[in-house]
Amino acid sequence: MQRDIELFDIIRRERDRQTRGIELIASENYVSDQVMEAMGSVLTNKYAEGYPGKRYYGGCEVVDESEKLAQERLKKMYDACWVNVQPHSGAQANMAVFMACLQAGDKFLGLNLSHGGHLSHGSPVNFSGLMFHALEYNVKEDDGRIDYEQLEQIARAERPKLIIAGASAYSREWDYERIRKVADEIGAIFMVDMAHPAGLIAAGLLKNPVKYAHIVTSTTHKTMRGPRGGVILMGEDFPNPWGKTTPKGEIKMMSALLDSAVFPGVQGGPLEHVIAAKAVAFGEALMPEYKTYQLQVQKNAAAMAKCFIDKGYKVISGGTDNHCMLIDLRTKFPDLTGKIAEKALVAADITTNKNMVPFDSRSAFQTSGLRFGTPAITTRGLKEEQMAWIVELIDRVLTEPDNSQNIEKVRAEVNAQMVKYPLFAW
Ligand code: DSN
Repeated sequence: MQRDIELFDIIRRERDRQTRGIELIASENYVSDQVMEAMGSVLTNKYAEGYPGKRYYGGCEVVDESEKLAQERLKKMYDACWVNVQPHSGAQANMAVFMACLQAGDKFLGLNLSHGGHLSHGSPVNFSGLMFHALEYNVKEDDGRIDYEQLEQIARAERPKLIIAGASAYSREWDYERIRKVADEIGAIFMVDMAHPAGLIAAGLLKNPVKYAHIVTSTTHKTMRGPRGGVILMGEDFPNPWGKTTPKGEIKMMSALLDSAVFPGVQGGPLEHVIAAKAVAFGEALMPEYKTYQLQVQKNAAAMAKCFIDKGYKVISGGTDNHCMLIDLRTKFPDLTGKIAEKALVAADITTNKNMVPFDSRSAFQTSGLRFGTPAITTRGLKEEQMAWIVELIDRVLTEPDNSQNIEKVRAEVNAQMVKYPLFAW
């Protein structure tokens, strides 16, 4: 067959873009060659609807082994009793939890999207907000931290059936114990979406939500550094049924409800090549080097947040406990929107994303903030010492976002430095 020059040239250009720039999107990372090898393997050819040992297709005995390996490794990473490694994404993992725990129209409580929450935690344009009754809690305006009092008040007054902790742009540790307490008080299920800090949690640098929540979901590609995908986990609450009855009147265990919510509830055939790549990434996460990597992610983020503060930027909550930080541009540049800032930085080969900040005066299309994260640059080998240089470059761009000559100079500096941190072997 003739080589698809057109498509592979596009991939080459994306590889060049990833190589020459500074990647600061908090949810991105660079996977290992082994993870990519598994994703691009013959496993993509296999249909395997069902679960290991109970498939709807023949010839699944080999992929049963890789899926079971992924399950066992994931359980070890988080000390979980039960896992499902089939969700194609974090949003689909969340959708499966909604399907297993709620009926359409039921109330649930999640963090406001514009305060750092996630689309699938109740946004009105997402299935979660469209099909269910979403209630939201915020962060506090004075310190940018979760307003646990407000969360408790809403929980007691509204009695949602599900409470969700977890965020896309929140840089602090969570008080899971406190949320579990109120969930128990009102008989709600407590779910944590740990997608962002999952790698730091696996390395033992942040609290493990599997110990506090009934159900935990995650993506596998952010700090965790695996292929794009999702997972669901349960800890010691695993054996308890929740009293949801089947049409035949049986009480089903939550594990069975979740398995059937993933397949056949929201998905068909699992992506066995991606599940194999998840197994590789989970294996990497169980190695001692992983902890060193995650520790460096955290140190780099702390150093970067300090550099921003030293340059007069407002970092929401005054710093970070994890891999990310949210900058409110209004303190230093009242007229600069996140949209313009993101565009100017991308022109300088510094990739980040505009983000709403809590109590933002601008829309989600403009925003007053930028979100930064250190997982990708840490994989690349950058250390705390380089964070001041990066923040200096960002500051130069944001000071004159319309000055193309200045941006060009920054870009040349970025490219010259990043050559020193090789990425891909091929
Ligand atoms: N969109 C992802 C992020 O960037 O955080 C979350 O799913």
